[in-house]
Amino acid sequence: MQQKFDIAAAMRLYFIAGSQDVAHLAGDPANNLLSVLEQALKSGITCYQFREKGKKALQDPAAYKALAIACRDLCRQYNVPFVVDDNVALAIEIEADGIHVGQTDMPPHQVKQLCGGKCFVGTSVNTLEQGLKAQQDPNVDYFGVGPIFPTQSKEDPKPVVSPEFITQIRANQIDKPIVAIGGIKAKDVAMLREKGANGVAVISAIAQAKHIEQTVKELLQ
Ligand code: TZP
Ligand code: MG
Repeated sequence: MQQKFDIAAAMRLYFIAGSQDVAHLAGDPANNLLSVLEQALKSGITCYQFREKGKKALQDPAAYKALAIACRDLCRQYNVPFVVDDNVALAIEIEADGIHVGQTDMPPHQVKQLCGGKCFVGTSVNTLEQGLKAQQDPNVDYFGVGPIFPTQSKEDPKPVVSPEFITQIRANQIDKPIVAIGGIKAKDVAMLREKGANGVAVISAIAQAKHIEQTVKELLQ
């Protein structure tokens, strides 16, 4: 099915966040997420992933769903693809544009089938073997490669791969859109794009930025 979005272009600056990622801010975490997301959208992020996860995430199902819908509506206003992490049922119910599944989540072919081919599907890649498999799988539309550097934003992260892993991926005839992830700051973006990443995915660089607009501009460079 023809996608509504240019996925490779959307990988340029992919912001991922849930309310747990703005827990350092005073006030209501759900409202804070919406405020950070709106500033990031205004400043030019090219994709957003709703990833409400971990001990500090919203625990009430109604509040969780309401927050996902509010984030989706903001993304729609700015014509930026809205992706849901992991929760395929929610993604389909609220008509997300994309779904991201890790290596131990629902397999991409099943995700594609359940959403009737209407969603684009991303997966996470931490080894060359996973990259080759994702390249072969027609149901995978993009992949996140990392963690490139150590990250504080994920419980139990996979081993760090280093920027050279992007070079290795591209040297193995892997040509799908890839987004580098994990501990990435603005100073790393040019180098990661040179190695073959279509762009970068960040949580803390934006969620913890003192000046969101300026930081987004630097990450977009
Ligand atoms: N997957 C691999 S690293 C990571 C995820 C979700 C967290 C990225 O967060 P940060 O703060 O940009 O390191
Ligand atoms: Mg997952």
